[in-house]
Amino acid sequence: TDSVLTVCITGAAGQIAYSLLPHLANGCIFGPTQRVALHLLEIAPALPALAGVAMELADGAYPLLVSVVQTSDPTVAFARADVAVLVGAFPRRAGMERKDLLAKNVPIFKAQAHALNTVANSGVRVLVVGNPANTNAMVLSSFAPSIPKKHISALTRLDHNRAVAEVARVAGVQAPSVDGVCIWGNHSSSQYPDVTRAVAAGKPVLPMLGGLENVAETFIPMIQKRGASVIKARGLSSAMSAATAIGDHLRSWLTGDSAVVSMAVPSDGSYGIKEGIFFSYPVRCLGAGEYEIVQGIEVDSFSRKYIEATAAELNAEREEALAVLA
Ligand code: NAX
Repeated sequence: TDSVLTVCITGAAGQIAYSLLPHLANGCIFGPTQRVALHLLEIAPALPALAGVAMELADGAYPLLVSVVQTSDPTVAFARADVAVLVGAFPRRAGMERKDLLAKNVPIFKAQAHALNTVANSGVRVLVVGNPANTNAMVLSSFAPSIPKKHISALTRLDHNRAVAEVARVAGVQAPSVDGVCIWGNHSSSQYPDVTRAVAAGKPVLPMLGGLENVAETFIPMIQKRGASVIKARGLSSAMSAATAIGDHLRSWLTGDSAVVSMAVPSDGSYGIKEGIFFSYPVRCLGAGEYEIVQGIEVDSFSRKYIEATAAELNAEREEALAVLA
């Protein structure tokens, strides 16, 4: 039998966690025989609500869930963690600018980096979800020197899934028949959902989407603003779909995936993106928490313009984060 996998989730009393915890406990991510210990981190004022979530986890009677820890201490939460999903973050309030959001979140991710660096298992894989996700991951990785940068990633799989789903809808196929879609850059409205090489059931999707001009006018803004559309309709941000995407990201990353998927990872110079930021690329997951950035894609001038814009935004976020730290 497998040994117990210790999985830490921050923001564990929040709405994404509420949708995510059943996926973490029921074997659909880590495998049907993998036992799991959940370490739940919250800020102190949310601990009473977290106790209710823990009651519900107990009441799920999950065969693979061996223990649940509730804490507001990151060094307890991250102790011996094999996987850490960092969902908790300071929320964006009305009127807050990006630099205000960074000012609140940089210290959180710096502190969590120290704790992870000290008490997590040496092979820990860290997925950052809380926004601004790419830059929070960058901050985390710079303050956790004992964790290899490639063992830290940020979530753009939700954006990827949104793009795949829309292509599938237009093409009249199911999502697994869509291939070649990817998200470049930031998990923000500057992201570039790239369908220039996408196929549905083997057929190019560009003509189905009305050609490049229509993609620029309709498809790209729709995916970029999908999160805002959900907020407008639901009065709350995406949670069910975010939790599904987190599960997909972890399953691909930890167990491998024959499909090309999107993950925000430390840039390594690929496609002219300079090092020092976390950038969403098309990646191939090789299993056991290893991946490679897909190489050799011909980036045309249409795509290049979008990729440069989202890289510029991430470089600006990096400068702002460094200013907060100075
Ligand atoms: P909620 O506000 O429902 O939950 C967040 C929870 O985090 C709260 O319970 C809060 O008490 C806790 N928290 C805050 N600071 C913490 C800290 N320092 N340590 C531990 N816990 C802390 O938000 P939810 O809807 O769950 O969204 C969570 C984050 O995900 C937000 O930052 C949101 O912007 C981000 N998202 C990122 C997505 C992505 O694709 N990367 C998509 C979905 C989502 O918008």
